[in-house]
Amino acid sequence: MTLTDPLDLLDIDSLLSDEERQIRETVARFVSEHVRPHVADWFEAGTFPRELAPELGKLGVLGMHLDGYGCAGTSAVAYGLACLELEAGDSGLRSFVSVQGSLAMFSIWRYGSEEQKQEWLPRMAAGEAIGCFGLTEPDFGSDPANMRTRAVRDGDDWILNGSKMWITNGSIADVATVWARTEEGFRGFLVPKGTPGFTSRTIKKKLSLRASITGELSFDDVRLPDSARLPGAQGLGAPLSCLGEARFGIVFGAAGAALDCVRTAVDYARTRVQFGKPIAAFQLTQGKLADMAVDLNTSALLALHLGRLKDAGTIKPHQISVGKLNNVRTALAIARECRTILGGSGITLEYSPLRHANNLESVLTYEGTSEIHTLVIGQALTGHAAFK
Ligand code: TGC
Ligand code: FAD
Repeated sequence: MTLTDPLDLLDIDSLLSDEERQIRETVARFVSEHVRPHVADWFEAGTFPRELAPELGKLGVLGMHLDGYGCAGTSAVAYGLACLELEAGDSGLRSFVSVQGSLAMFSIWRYGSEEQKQEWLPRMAAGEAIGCFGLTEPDFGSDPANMRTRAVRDGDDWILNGSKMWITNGSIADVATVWARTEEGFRGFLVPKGTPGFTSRTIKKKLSLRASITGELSFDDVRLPDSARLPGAQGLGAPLSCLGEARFGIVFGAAGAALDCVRTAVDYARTRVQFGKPIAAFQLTQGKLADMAVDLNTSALLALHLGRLKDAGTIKPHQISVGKLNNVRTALAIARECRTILGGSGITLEYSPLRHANNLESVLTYEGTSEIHTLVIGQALTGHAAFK
């Protein structure tokens, strides 16, 4: 797939269409020119440069798999390949694009009114407006069905109270998709920045996903018109369907982070000399590289298979869980192993593997922890839900 020789052991690239290959190459070039030279500094400073948003809009990756409203309407595989190349740069970059396109924009595109779509989607596709998606709360992460955030009708309006935690883009977003319980079941609301009673703060001191903004949202008697409600969203299935979109992107993205690590380790091993020869010439190093290349190619094939199922319209949630569970934990193991090949040099931001490994700790946890995806697969196998 995106594994340029010699890492593409299985010639996965030959399974892609010309258009898919072209989109991948365009995104890869963008990452090389606009991200790779700066990402270590962003990571160290704990920031995501907002000015990148319109650049990502011009690149066409924001909501790229959606139709209309300024979105490109590409295939799921093309979107996945874009995620792969973005996450080869940094998981924070892919997170930005996932949250914007697969969570915030998708929730409006799928469940919003025509007015909501017209108001937000074209600007979000262009990167002029930033969105976030608030499902997780301080006391309810894996178990969103018990959320406390509540919206109550008051005449024609709604009054929203509660808080959301760990929200990517939360404190820089122009609009938040917020999920709340109501007397009629779970509903989604669009809450624009500046709405009285809506505040946010940036979470500091993160050791992971530092080149990404993570925030906490608070809602204190926030009055919203009924036109702020996503009319098509009823029940927990609505936010969980959005998660399916973002989890799909992560299946590809994690393979991208792993690819960048293995590339880095191979390059380093070929030039680093110890005991009079390149460390790449030692059998132990080759054993590590071979195992990682096998796992990387397997992850890429799995991602591509799921992409083809998604494009065929037959993909099921538990199949996405197989991809997310396998590809993220594989990528994390690869990132850590690549760091060992770099020796002491591997502990600084000069090389990417430890940055990727630290990022992948978040990726393992968000969008459903590895334990939750294990249980989703367990439920598909046995028919028993073991969550509660
Ligand atoms: P359960 O009773 O199983 O389901 C409730 C309703 O939802 C439907 N459903 C789904 N629909 C679409 N896609 C899925 N993956 C779905 N999973 C379930 C289900 O059919 C049912 O529909 P209906 O019509 O019968 O009401 O719900 P449960 O409460 O038992 O929970 C199941 C569980 C644990 C799998 C679910 O709660 C879960 O996935 N928990 C993990 C929460 C999570 O992933 N949060 C992520 C927050 S967003 C985020 O992390 C963004 S990270 C930023 C980035 O990507 O960069
Ligand atoms: P908990 O749910 O408290 O889990 C703690 C541990 O218990 C985990 O190991 C978990 O697997 C385990 N556990 C829980 N239940 C079970 C069970 N039934 N069986 C076995 N083990 C179990 N959320 C959003 O809504 N929007 C965002 O944009 C967003 N961005 C994020 C960005 C970052 C950087 C991070 C770290 C998180 C983000 N999240 C976001 C939140 C993320 O989705 C949650 O952290 C995740 O769902 C886990 O919830 P929790 O942290 O509350 O952990």
